[in-house]
Amino acid sequence: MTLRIISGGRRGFEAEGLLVVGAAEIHTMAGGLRRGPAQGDTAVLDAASAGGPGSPDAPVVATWQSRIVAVGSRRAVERAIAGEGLPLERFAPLDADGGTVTPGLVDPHTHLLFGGSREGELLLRQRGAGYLEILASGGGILSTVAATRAADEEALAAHGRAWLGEMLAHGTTTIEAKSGYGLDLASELRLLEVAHQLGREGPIDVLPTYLGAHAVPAEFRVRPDGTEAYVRNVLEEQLPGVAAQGRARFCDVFCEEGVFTAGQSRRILEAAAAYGMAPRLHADELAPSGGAELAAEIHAASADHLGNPSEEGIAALADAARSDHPVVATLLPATTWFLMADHVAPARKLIEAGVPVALGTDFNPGTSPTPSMPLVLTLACLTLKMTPSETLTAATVNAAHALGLGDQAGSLEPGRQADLVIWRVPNAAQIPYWPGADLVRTVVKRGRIVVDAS
Ligand code: IZC
Ligand code: ZN
Repeated sequence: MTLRIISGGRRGFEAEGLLVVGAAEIHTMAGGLRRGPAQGDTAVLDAASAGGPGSPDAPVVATWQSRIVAVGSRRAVERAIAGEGLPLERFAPLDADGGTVTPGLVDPHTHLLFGGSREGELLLRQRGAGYLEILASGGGILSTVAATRAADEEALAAHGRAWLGEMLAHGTTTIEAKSGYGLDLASELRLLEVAHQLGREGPIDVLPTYLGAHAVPAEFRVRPDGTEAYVRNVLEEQLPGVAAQGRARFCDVFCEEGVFTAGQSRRILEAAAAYGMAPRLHADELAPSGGAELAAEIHAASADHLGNPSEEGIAALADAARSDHPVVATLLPATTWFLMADHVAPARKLIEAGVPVALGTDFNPGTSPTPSMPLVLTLACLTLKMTPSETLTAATVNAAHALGLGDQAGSLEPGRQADLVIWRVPNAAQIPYWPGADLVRTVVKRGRIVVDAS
C-alpha cells in the first residue's frame, strides 16, 4: 500500500466535482446534534438494501468545489446536480471500492503545539507516581512549558505540521488546538499564531483555543500568593493581549482540584466571553471539582474529560441538555487509558441523562500522546462502553457542535464542507474493531483529495 498525503495549498484552489460511488455504507450524520437514544443514529444509507453498490439506487455523495451538493441514491443525486445547473461530466468518479464513507473526523480537544516530550513520566507513573504529584514537583505541564518557551515559531510550526499529517492520515479533517504551554503573554501569542497559520496552510482546519490557565508557571509558584497572582496576570495582561491578537476562538481553563478552582475558572471564562472567546473547560478530569456544574452554569460550548464528575455535575449537564444551551460532554478515553486511571468518564450515565457526547484525542505529550481518533473510538467502546455507532456520532456531528461548527462540518449534507473519509472496511462498526490498523483509504477535505492510500 502506498500512502500519499497531499497537503497544503488549499487556499485559492478550487476543486471541481467529485462523485463518491461504490460505497457499502454512507453514514451521513444528517440531522444535527445527537443526544440520548439518538446518540447512536448515524443516518446511514447502505448499498445492500438498495440493490448493491452498482445499482442506480445505491448511495453516493456529490461534492462541487469545497461543498457537498447532494447525498442519496445515484439517481436522485444526478437529478440534484442537474437541478443545480452543474455539469455532471465534470464530477470525477471516486470509487469507494466497497468501503465505508463517513464525514471527516473532528477532533475537538488537542494540545497540538509543544516542545519536547515526556516519555519519562510513563515510567514514573508505572512506579506509582500520580499525575498531579509529578506536576507539583516541577515536571508534567511545567517541563513542557520550559521546552515550549525555548522553541521558536519555525520549530513549533514544523512540529505541528508533522502531527497534523498524522491526524489527517487517521481521518481527521478539523481540530481544535489549545495554547497553554507558554503561560506568559508572548509565548501564548506565539502558540496561537502558529495554530492559526497551520490552519490557513491546510488542509486540516485548526481552531485555536487560549488555555493560559493550564497551570501556574514556575515564576509564580515561588510566590506565596502564586495561583491568585497568576490568575490576575491571565485576567489583566494575557486575556487583553490574546483578544487584541484575535486568533483564539475559545478560552479554556484546567478546572481541577489542585490546579484552578471553579471560582477562578469562572472569573477567567467570564472575562474571556466578554472579549468574544467562547468558554470550554477541562472539567473534573481527576476529581470532582465543580467543573461540570460550572460548564452548565456559564453555557460552555463543551465540558471536557469528565473522568470523575459529581452526581450534581452530571445532573447540571442533563438540565443544560434540555435547555437552549446544551453543553457537549467531550470525553477523552485515551487519557484515562494512558494514565492507567481508576476512573473513566461515565459515558453511559451521560447518554442516558440525555447529554450530547463527543470524543477527542486530547493529543498532548504527557497524558495522551496519540493523534488517532480511530484509536479513541476503540477505547470509547472498550472502556466507556459506548457502542460503535455512538462513537462515530461523537467523533463527527457532536464534535463539530462542540466547536460551534455544526452547520459546516461533521455531517454529509448539502451545503456542508466537503470533508469525508473512505474507510477500507465494509461497515462502520469495523472502524473501532481493528485497533492499530491503518483503515483510511482516502480523505477528501473541502472537495480535494488530500490522502490517497488506494
Ligand atoms: O501536558 O499534562 N490534563 N492538561 C490537563 C494535560 C492533561 C496535558 C499535559
Ligand atoms: Zn486537555
